[in-house]
Amino acid sequence: MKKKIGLHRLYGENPKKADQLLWGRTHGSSSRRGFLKKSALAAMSMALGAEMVFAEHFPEGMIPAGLAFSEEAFQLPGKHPNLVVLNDKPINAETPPYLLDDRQTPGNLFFVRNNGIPPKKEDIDIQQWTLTIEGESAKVKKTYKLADLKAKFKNYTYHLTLECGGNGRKEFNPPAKGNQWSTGAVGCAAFTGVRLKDVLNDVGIKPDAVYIGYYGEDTHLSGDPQKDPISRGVPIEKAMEDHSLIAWAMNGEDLPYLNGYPLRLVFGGWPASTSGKWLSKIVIRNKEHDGTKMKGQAYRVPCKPVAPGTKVADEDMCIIESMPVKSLITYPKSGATIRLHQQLPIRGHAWAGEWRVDQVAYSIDFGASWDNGMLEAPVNKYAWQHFNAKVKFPKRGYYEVWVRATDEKGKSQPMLLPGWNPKGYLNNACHRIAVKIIS
Ligand SMILES: Nc1nc2c(c(=O)[nH]1)N[C@H]1C(S)=C(S)[C@@H](COP(=O)(O)O)O[C@H]1N2
Ligand SMILES: [Mo]
Repeated sequence: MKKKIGLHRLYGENPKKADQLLWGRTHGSSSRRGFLKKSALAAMSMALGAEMVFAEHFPEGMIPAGLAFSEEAFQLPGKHPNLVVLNDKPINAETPPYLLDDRQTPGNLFFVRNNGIPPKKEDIDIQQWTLTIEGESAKVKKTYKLADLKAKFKNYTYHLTLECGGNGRKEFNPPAKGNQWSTGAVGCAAFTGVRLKDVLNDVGIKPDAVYIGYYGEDTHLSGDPQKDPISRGVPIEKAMEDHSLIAWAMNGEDLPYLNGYPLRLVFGGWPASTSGKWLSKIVIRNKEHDGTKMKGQAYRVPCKPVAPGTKVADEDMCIIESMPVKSLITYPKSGATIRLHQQLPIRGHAWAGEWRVDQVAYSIDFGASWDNGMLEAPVNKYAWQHFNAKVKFPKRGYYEVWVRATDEKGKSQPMLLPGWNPKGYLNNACHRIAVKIIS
């Protein structure tokens, strides 16, 4: 079922677009035909494992033979080839569960959710990058260079879980439009940056401030410079929390290009749509921010539960705040085969938005009985929590391992599906894997 776009299909469908996507290679005017920008050349050399010596003669739209005859799937810049690409305009890619096994999700495995077109990598000049803070509830307007932000304010590193509000959308019935995320629009990495509140306080917040909104340097799919692909935000209370960061690093390295390089917001535990990428402006608002995808039905769920398929009026839709309790089995890969009398080690992560996870239980009899797994404390607030267990099976045959987390407020994951909602958000149903026991 997994849809991977192979190199051949990608080039077959649109060789120019393939060049652009893979190498960031833009096709120049006819006089500059075949010209490869330095950054594109570097990307290509990296993929090939050596410098492409006569690159200036390499035809446009052709697949290098060093890649053409391999089984390598279409690879996004800076990303693992086994990410599942759901869409390429805009780029959306999720991580299969077995690749989320690390406690700290590596940059090349971190999912990508774009609403528009990222700024061209070669156009990003880290020396010139600025962040402006303004808005009707800002005492003054201030612009900081990236280097000033780093030097002027204390730096913090937190492990923060980012999950797209639409993660799990695929399972809803009737189906909801949008990216058909399965389980992989989530990750937890160590983000380094400055506290948003330190910067807001430096600018000065008027007493009537209620919300902040972000703007990034990505562009609208239509190409219309007047339109923003997305401009969301959070209430001022959330903005002022210690863990709300303006971050430039992930796991001690520059942010990956597709995850907002060189600067982004990170609000752990809230829908990741609040964590603005390619961040260039923050507005302090005296009312709920009204940027693109704040109003209507975007990133909102019915304020009161509705029957599947119900049409809900905009005024009855409420903004999603904390994400719900959830867990993921990251080892073994679904379909594992083991011998009878062997114990199967299982492991994964659990998270619960603003709250702590209290318990992770597993079942091998489709939920008839449950045993508790070992659950670790979070590294810090908003970090996912690692769990593991050793599972025994009574006889040969097909089993499923189901895992269910419960948060500190006593809320557990639903077995099948949570409440249906028009846009297919907040699916926190239990994750399950298939296991075969042989003799
Ligand atoms: N500038 C900008 N910020 C953005 C987006 C975007 O399209 N543009 N997408 C948002 C959404 S919907 C999600 S889920 C997260 C995804 O973050 P990631 O791509 O780093 O995983 O970024 C958010 N921030
Ligand atoms: Mo999202």
